[in-house]
Amino acid sequence: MAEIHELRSRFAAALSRMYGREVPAYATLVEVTEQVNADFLSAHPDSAERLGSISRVTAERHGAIRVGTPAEMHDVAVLFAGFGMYPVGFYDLREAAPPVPVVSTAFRPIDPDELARNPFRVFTSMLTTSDRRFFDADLQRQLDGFLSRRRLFPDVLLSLARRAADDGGLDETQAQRFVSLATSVFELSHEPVDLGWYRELERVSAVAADIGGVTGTHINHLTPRVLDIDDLYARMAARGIAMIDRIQGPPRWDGPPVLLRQTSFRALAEPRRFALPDGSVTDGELRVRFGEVEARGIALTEAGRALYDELLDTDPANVKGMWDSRFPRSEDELEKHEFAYFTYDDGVRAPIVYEDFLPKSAAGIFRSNLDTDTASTSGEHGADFSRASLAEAIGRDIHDPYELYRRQQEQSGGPGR
Ligand code: OOG
Ligand code: NI
Repeated sequence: MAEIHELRSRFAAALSRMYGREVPAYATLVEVTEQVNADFLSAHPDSAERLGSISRVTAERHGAIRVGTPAEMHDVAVLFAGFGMYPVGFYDLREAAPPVPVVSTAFRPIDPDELARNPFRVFTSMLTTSDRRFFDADLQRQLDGFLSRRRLFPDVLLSLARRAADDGGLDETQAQRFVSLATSVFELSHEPVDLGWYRELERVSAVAADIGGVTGTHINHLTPRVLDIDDLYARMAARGIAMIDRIQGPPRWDGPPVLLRQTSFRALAEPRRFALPDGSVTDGELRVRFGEVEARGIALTEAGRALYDELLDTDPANVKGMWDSRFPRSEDELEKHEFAYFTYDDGVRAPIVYEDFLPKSAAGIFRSNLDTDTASTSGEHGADFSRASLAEAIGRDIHDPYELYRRQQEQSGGPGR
């Protein structure tokens, strides 16, 4: 039998191979990431694996997908449970500046042993079609109608996912079927895109068009993990790949790495087919998919996170100076202020790696790859989407990331032992 973690590893690897074929610049990104990681490991043999073994880091990916309705979100949850991935965290990107008309969660393993085996996670966003700040009643009706007519996930795929979740794995034949069906769902479709409809949605929001303007879904990006993101950024730029203008998250420094630093290359033009109003089909292109890379650091407590948010909220020109003068310079200091989570197995302190996302960075990642910003109509009230209402759509609890880190710290004995 192929156990759930084996299914998850195969799924992440299969998506990575597929995306490398679809978006060749992603294959370059993975290649450069592997070189940077190998160089970092030989330059820092004692510390390079402090936040995860090199085998975990080499296989580590996160993906991003976008769906249109609570029913689709529900199916996503069934599918990912078959890979041992559960919803963690609630991100309201409508609050970002400029806003993105989605609410999101991340599906990932929650058990430390499972994370160590393969931490594949997928940032999953759902379009908020009932939010009047973005969609008027007429457009919502058309969108909901369009979305209700499509089926993203075949029944056979969902039943394999349920069986894997119930039995803790699948036999070899079913495992291969499951992984290959799950992968092909996220492949870029060659179905013609209804150009009039796509452009109508694009006028409201490019993300709405990417989600609700097409009959399928697709991986939006896939992200390898790198041990030195500044080095990676420089090497990609030297290869002539246009990166976004900055690295999102904490500034570069020589103190302890915390949370998450991310950067991406600009969305590339990909060939797509378009259906025109007269019924003819023509070739064109769309720019929505890209490659991203990330460096992960130590998970912060609510208090540590509050300091992070405060420092990052200052004028961008001052962030680095504020950070250097105010953020704790060592793991000892982080521990003393209870700003970060650690394990204490056998009395040895080890940092807990941050497994989640950052809303401000996520908004920056969304934004850097859209040609147009979304305008929201002021004066209207936003539809009520909360962690609880998203959990209801999903049909299961959304885990609180702090709760998971705290539990891991406590189960290892907690500080002071
Ligand atoms: C998701 C953007 C968020 C990240 O790494 O913060 C994200 C999207 O573009 O669909 O992936
Ligand atoms: Ni991402």
